Amino acid sequence: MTKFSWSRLMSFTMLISVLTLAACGNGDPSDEESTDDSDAETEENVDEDADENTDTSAESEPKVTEFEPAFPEQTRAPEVETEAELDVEVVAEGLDVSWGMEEFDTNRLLVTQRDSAELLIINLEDGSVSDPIEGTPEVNNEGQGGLLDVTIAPDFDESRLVFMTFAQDLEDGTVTAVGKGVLSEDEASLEDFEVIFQAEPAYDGDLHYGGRIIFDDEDNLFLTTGERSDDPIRERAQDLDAYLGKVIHITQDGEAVDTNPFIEDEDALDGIYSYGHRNIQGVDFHPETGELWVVEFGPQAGDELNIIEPGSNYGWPIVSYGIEYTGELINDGISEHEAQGFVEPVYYWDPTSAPSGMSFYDNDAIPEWENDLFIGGLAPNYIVRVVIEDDFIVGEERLLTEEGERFRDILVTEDGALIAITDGGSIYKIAAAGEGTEEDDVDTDDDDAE
Ligand SMILES: [Ca+2]
Repeated sequence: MTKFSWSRLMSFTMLISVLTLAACGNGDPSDEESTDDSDAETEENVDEDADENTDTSAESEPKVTEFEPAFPEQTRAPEVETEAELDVEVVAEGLDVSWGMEEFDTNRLLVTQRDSAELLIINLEDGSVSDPIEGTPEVNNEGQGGLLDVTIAPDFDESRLVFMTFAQDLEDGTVTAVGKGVLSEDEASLEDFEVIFQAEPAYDGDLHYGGRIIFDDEDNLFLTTGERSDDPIRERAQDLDAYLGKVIHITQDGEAVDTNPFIEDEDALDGIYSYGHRNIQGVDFHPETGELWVVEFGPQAGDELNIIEPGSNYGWPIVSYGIEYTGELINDGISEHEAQGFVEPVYYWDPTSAPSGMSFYDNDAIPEWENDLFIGGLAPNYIVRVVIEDDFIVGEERLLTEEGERFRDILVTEDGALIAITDGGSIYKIAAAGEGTEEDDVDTDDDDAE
């Protein structure tokens, strides 16, 4: 399954991923995961040395030493390890960059193919892959564009509505767009596909589309967007008259939800829910608190986990715990968020975890994982498990570190398996080992009863 001895090459992983990306020549030299190469040479000794110091963090040496966390649990949580034995299986492989997925039927997934803009059905039980579903939208697939996320309507069993996000060409550039269509009974086509929302303004660039969508419990959609990366367009993350660098809250028809925080503000766009974000690549609701959590891709280091509060400003690109890829400070080089009037991240990574799609574990199958958060890592290549107590991060684990895959999205099935899809086109299934081997408790004391 693994073609290379990635464990031996761990220290070169980042360098290799840079070279691999360059060699692939996918026309995406500025794919930011690959631009974090300015200090590739200093990566080499890091992993071997990790055991020698007293730092119990799952991370290697920090890259950015200029900043202090706002509170002790904000970064470098202690490393934890899953005790349960796990089975790891590659259910399917050889696909395109697989960006988003949804379990629309027990053990059957809708999976988007970013570059080819195909929507496929993957059967987790037999590994079968369907023909591309007809009727998907035309996309701009340059750079980080393409067909992005997919989800289904809460009433999918009746409506058969499928929602997708994608990079769309407009006259002045591209936007993150949301559309919906009806999956035909034979599952061969999406019918009546229509675009319901465009995160304007359009911009002539191919980076930072955000693009995750999730339904809330009132059957409305949260959409995340990116700030389109370049200076100065990224400053629009701070502007309430632009949908760039935002969490957006819309109905299934693409209208602003009428309880949104800026609905009364004539100068602000009604769909905005929160702002000051960089490039949110993962989103899920905490199973216990119901809070909306997001993970956003930082610059060099400074990837953030945030809990979204309506109307709040998360600070990008004014403050950050990371630095520019060039090594320069961002803006005035200020990391503190709260002191500047912004929401502090619950957690940040240094060095980067290159976080992508994420999912809370809300299932009984692996009890020790209950309410833990799993995040796909692109470079370094692993799945991050985050253990949370009272909204503080108290532990971190790295899973599948030796696979050498860029993990793009994570999902927990109804059966409690963790599914991960990758840029290399593989579908991983991680489940508790030895299904059905639980021994019945034998209450021997009963025999002694008199
Ligand atoms: Ca921030």
